[in-house]
Formats: sequence, structure tokens, C-alpha cells
Amino acid sequence: MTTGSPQHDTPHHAQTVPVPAEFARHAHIGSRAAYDDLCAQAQADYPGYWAGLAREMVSWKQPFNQVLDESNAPFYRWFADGTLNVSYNCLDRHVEAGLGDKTAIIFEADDGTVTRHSYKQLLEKVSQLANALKAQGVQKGDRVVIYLPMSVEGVIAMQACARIGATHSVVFGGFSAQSLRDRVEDAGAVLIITADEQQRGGKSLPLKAIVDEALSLGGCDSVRRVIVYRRTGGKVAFDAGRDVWLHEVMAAESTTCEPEWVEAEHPLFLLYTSGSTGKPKGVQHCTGGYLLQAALTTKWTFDLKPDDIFWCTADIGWVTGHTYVAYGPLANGGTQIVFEGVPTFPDAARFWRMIEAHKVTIFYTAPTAIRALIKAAEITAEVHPRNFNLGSLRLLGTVGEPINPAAWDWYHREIGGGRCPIVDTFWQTETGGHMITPLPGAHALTPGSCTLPFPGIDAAVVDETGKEVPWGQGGVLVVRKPWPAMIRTIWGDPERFKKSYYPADLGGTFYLAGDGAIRDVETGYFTITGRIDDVLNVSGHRMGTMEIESALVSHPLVAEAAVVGRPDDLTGEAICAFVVLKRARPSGEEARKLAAELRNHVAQEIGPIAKPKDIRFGDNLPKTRSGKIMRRLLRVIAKGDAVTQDTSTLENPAILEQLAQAN
Ligand code: 6R9
Repeated sequence: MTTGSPQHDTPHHAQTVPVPAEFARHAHIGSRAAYDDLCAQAQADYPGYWAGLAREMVSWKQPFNQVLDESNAPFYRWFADGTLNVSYNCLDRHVEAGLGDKTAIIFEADDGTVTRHSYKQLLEKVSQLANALKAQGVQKGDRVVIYLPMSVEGVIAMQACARIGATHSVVFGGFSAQSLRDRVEDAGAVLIITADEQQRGGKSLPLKAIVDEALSLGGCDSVRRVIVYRRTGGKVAFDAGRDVWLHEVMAAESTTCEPEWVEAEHPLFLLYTSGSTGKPKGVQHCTGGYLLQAALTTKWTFDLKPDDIFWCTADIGWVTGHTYVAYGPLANGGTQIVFEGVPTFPDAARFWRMIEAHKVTIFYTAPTAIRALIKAAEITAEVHPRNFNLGSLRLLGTVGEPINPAAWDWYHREIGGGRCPIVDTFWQTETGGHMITPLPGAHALTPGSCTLPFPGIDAAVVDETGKEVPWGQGGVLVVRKPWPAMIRTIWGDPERFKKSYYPADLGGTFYLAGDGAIRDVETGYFTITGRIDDVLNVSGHRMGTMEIESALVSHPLVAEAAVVGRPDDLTGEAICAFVVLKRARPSGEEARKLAAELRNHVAQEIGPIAKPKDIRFGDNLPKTRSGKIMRRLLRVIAKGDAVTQDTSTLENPAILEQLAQAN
């Protein structure tokens, strides 16, 4: 194990930013004492603490009596004898409470068109699609793959699945046909919901055609239907025996649909994410515990109030778009923005213009977006946020990767006007919701630190044997107690779940997050130092190095490939690939051409997000005498640094010089 993201600069603790008194006065959790009290409650009676919140935040059909079942650890069960429906909790109960006309979603399309859906309208559409799914033969427990752009329809599709107890698996629209096929096959999906095209940054990109290609690759016999949302009206091929239009199947259905009451442990969704081995993992989430934490973290971390306009910029293809677009804000009866486009179209002021236009109060985005917009504002004065009235904002958030203090300062000053707290939320696909994060009314902030665990989360920094290390000393991040929204298993591979997250060398009862961390000597605040496994974080997207290596070696000319990350000012980490060809090492123009071809090949195999930024060719890779690739040396070379480490175990030291040369 190695610790430390290369790109992370140390938080400057001298610059602690206190909680603004005005913010604390109105906050749900309004002081450090209130936070400490919640932690003490969880400490004193762990199941009782979560049970109380589960009764307060979630409407149950059949109330639960069992809270936490640890009998088959680490396959923990929460609230197992209770039944509920997520869509009922997100929609019906607000309509029943008289909030039917409240705006649930303000949608802004790529071209700037704005549409609104009230809770009542959303409920009617979700019910229609739920009925349509049933009419197509989808049953409780069936898997439905959703391959849609950011859209109200995407949220409706997820909610409709939840309404009938179908398990959705959203695949990000940037994934290739091959990646889509792998996920459809692994999930055994019976139906796919897609769109004709997606519209982003003024360009339309095919989705239906990619679905067609994915299904033609074979292995997807489980798929009986494809429902197509007409987004652009672009021409698509239609298989009369398999494909149907979304608007047609919805129009045929009633606007009411009795929710399917499911057990708390019923799988709500699968979401595929990269691990340190080649095959993506289908992270399985449940219904009750997940909903509890989606609702609770949205309320406490974002201090969400009825009048807020909440905007999380994440795509529904990632976990952030699940918990903080599709579920958390709706579970709280909030009003949120759903945005189809990209931050740089028609120009890099899009976010700031939208915040002004919609009077956004809470804004949640990724450090990579902030860094890109800082750069754009430095180059072009017109897109600088100072040109816009961002006075509606009261809270900012970040997620996905460590935020470097310089970007934090800019975000705080230029976007937050120095008055808005920033919640730097650490969590993962597997955790379901925020794990370590400031509560904005309770915690003074340190740029670059995600501060302290969410009340009830037992996070710790330990050494390789599971022993807690003193504050100020780096180690691996673990969670010592199960929590309600945690991953239940890896779909179809319980052994891999156990091995990946509950390794025996840590005692078998600690959840291993896969990140390194260090706690501040004085405050105990956590700083995440980056992944300790072979997972890269590029623009906040998780990419397994092995996945990219397999994609590279599937090219007929490639004999061997090793992929490492190197620090990048904009994307956090950049993908750097070292490649050995089945023929002589190319140079000059030929090398540049081949590198371009390999990049496209990776985009074909996985998706454009996995394209290596840098490809270098060698006659061989640096290996130990026993044949292990020495990635630690490749990381040094990728960075452009001189190798000062001990290379005595290296079989072929001369290769280092060759690989240090860029094409
Ligand atoms: C929600 C999400 C998870 C990985 C995680 C870590 C990194 C996420 C972070 C952060 C530092 C933060 N990460 N939030 N690192 N500070 N606030 O991003 O899920 O896509 O599964 O990625 O992202 O490395 O392990 P996911």
C-alpha cells in the first residue's frame, strides 16, 4: 500500500474559517455542542440513535422493530422487518402534506430553455412510467438499466423503478457500447431506458445508437425492451419488436400507481464503479437505510430548508447524482435545479449566470469544475463570477476529490462572497451518502480538510494491522461500525465484497475505504490524502488502472501496458500509460500517430473519460527480477521527476531513461 495523492497540498490550518454566526443561528445543527451531542447519542446507543432518525426522516408502511442485524457480518441488515417505498417518500407524502404545487425540479436545458415540475406533476409522470414499466412486464426485483442524459426524465425513470420495486442501474452517458454491454450483462437487465440523443455543449451525441451497438455485441439476451425518450428528435434505428417510445407508453397509462411496498433491504439500485481489478463492481444499495441517509445528509450537511433552491451539478450517472439529485432533495420536499449541459457552454460563466437567474441558495459541485472555471476567468474577464450577482448563495459544497486550498480560497471568496461556508464532503459510491463532512452551522473550516465524521459515522485512521494511529500520523481510512446506507454487496460477487471492503488483515470488521487519511494534531480534522489502491481520480471520476490497461492490451499491436496517475492542475490526476508494442518501439511521427490511435481505442472500449493524457512507448517496462512491474518508478517518471529511489531490485534499469522521454 502506498499513501498519498501526489497532487494534494497540505491544508493550511492557520487559516481556520469560523462558522458565520448568522448561519449558525438558523442552521439545523447550529453549534459544535449540538454536533458533539449527536455524536454522544450515537456512542451511547448506536442502534437507538439510527432508529430514532429512521422514524423521523422516513415514512414506513410497516414500521420496523429490528434495527441492526449483525448476525451475518459484514452483510449487515438495517430495519429489516420494516417496509416502505422510496418514491412514496420522495413524492406522495409531500403532495399529501399539501405541497403538490411546490416546484420540485427546475430544469435548464443545454440551450437555456427552462421547464418546471411541481411535486404533483412529477408524481403523475412517475406513476405513468411506473405503470408503463409494469405493462412491459417489469416486476419487483428485475433490473432496469438507465442510459439517459441529465434530464427530468432521468429522475422520473429512477423514481418509477423505485415505485415498482425494480432495481435500477444507471450507466453514465459517456460510457462506450462495450462498457454499457458489460454492465447490462452483469446486471441481467430486462429493460433499458435511453434517449435518441443527448444534447451537451451545443452538440448532440447518440445514445440509442450506442444501446443498439451494445446489444449487438451479444450477451444481453435478458433485455426484452428498450424505451426511448425523444430528446432531440434525431434519427434513430427502431427495432419494432423491441423498441418503444417513452411518450407513447406513458400516454397510455394512468397517472396514479399504487407503490410497491418493499422490505427495507430490497435492492434499490446497482451502480457500477471502478475497483483495483479490471472488472467494474456493481455496488448494491438497499432501500431503507439508503433513503434514511440520503434524506438526513441532505438536510444536515446542506442545511436544506423549505425555501432553498438547491443545485447539485453531478450527473445521475454517478452516485452524487443518485443521492443528491434523484433522492435526497426530493425526500426532503426541496426545490432543485437539474442541468442538462456543461459548465463551459455557451461560455464558462454558465454556472454563475444560472445561479443568478434561478437565485440558487445551495451550490454543490466538483473541485475539477472549480479549477477549470478559475482558469477560464483568468483568461476571459467576461466570464469572471464578479460580473454576476451571486448574492442568493448561502452555502457551497464540493465532492469527488480533494480540493486544493488555492481553489478552496477562490471558491470561498469569488463564489461565496466570503460569507458562505463550504462543505467539503468525503464519501464514495459504496457509502451511499456523506461520511466525513462539515456541518456548516457547527464546524469551523480548514481549507482542504473534510473536517469530522457525520454524526453516527465511526471513521478512524489506522495502520496496516487495524490499529488506530495518533493524530498527525498518516494511515488508512476505515469505518469501524456499519452504517445504514452502506453498500450491501457487490452484485453477484459476495466474496469480492468481503475481500475488497472487509480485509482480514484489518481484523475483518472494519470497512476499508481505499483512501489514505491524516488527522490534524490539534483539531482531529480529517484530510484525505488520496487512494491507496490502483484507482485514479480524474476530474472526480474513478478509473481503475487495470481497466485501462486491459483496454490497451486489447489493441492488436499492444503487448503490455502499465497505467499510473500523475498530478494535473486541472483534472487532479491525469492518466499516463506506458506501452510496449508487439513490434519495435515507434518514435517521432509514428509514435504520435499510434498514441492517438490507442487513445481512441480506449475511448471505444471504456469511454472518452478513460483516454490516457500521456502515452509513452518502451522496449519493456521496469520490472523486478520476479517480473513485477515497478509502478512506483513509473509514477516518478510520469511526473517528470528524476528517479532517486533505490533501483537495485530492477531487472532492466536502462529502460527508465527511455520511458522518461515524452513523444
Ligand atoms: C462521491 C464520490 C470516491 C472517491 C473516494 C476519494 C474521492 C470523494 C472526496 C474525495 C477527497 C473529498 N473523494 N470525495 N477525496 N475529498 N471530499 O465521489 O464517489 O465516485 O465513488 O469516488 O473519490 O478517493 O474514495 P466515487
